[in-house]
Amino acid sequence: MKRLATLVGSMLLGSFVAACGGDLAEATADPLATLKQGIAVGTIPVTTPGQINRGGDRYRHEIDLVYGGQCTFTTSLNTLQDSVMWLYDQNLSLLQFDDDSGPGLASQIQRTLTPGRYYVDVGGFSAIQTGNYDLVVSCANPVFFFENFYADEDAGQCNALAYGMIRTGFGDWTPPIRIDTDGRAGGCYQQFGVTDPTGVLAGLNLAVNFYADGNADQCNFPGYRTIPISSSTNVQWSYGYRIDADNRAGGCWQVFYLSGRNDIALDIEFLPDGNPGQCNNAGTHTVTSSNSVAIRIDTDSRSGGCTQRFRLRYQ
Ligand SMILES: [Ca+2]
Ligand SMILES: [Ca+2]
Ligand SMILES: [Ca+2]
Repeated sequence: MKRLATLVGSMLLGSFVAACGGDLAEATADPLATLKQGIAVGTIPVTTPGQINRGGDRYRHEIDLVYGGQCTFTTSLNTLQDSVMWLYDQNLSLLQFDDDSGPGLASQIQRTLTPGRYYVDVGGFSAIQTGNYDLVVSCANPVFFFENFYADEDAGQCNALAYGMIRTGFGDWTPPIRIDTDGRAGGCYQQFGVTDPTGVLAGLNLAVNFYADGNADQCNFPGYRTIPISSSTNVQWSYGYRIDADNRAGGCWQVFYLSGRNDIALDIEFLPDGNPGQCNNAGTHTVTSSNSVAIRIDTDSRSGGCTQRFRLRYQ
């Protein structure tokens, strides 16, 4: 009641209350400020208690995901009867809200997250509910597929969709890039990498070969290269090649290889958005230990270009 009375007073009296520093601070202080708790989550699920002492409060859990991955946040209700949950990034931007996706009236958020700091707020569903609960956090498959795609001159040739460094979780498609090189100045660089800090992909090898079948100046830095699989959360890039296909004779081949694991696949989607003659062997293909995939980029002044995206997954 004291808190409520002071809060109402501050709303009614405005500047008068502002002069009475102590009371105002007590009434309006963010209750979250005193309810933080640092939790580091790697590969082992972490259970941590939480408590809602006053109706309407939220309990904030400060969580550092060491590797990230496919993460699950679940409340295990005890005397708190019905929870709600908010997940925020390190800048306190809301990523996701949930009420009842967990067992019964418990909350659950499942999301692929990169390593770093997050905040999970838990509150009662109604403003009068109080009680305690446990928050369970677990992450699996902390694997990320990286692509770097960028122009060295006219960026309209490497345009419109994803650009620059792209990072996508295991099992998810990368956002598509769009290859539209032609007689405009410059071309597009492309590189790949995978991070696998806990050895989910142990034994896997990925590679790509890049070469011309006509005028070789359209396909710079050709040759076979491995796609590094880093054992930390820091990406290591494959040696970049440069796509500069245009009206000169021929195009550029990309051949993707996978070996060492029969349970892992790399999907490649390669589609025209204009004249399809520019994107040979278009479609959705799957690279496995028994199947390499070859596509041919022959973009030029014909209309449109080719979109491309990737997905690394269990098969
Ligand atoms: Ca060009
Ligand atoms: Ca050509
Ligand atoms: Ca074109």
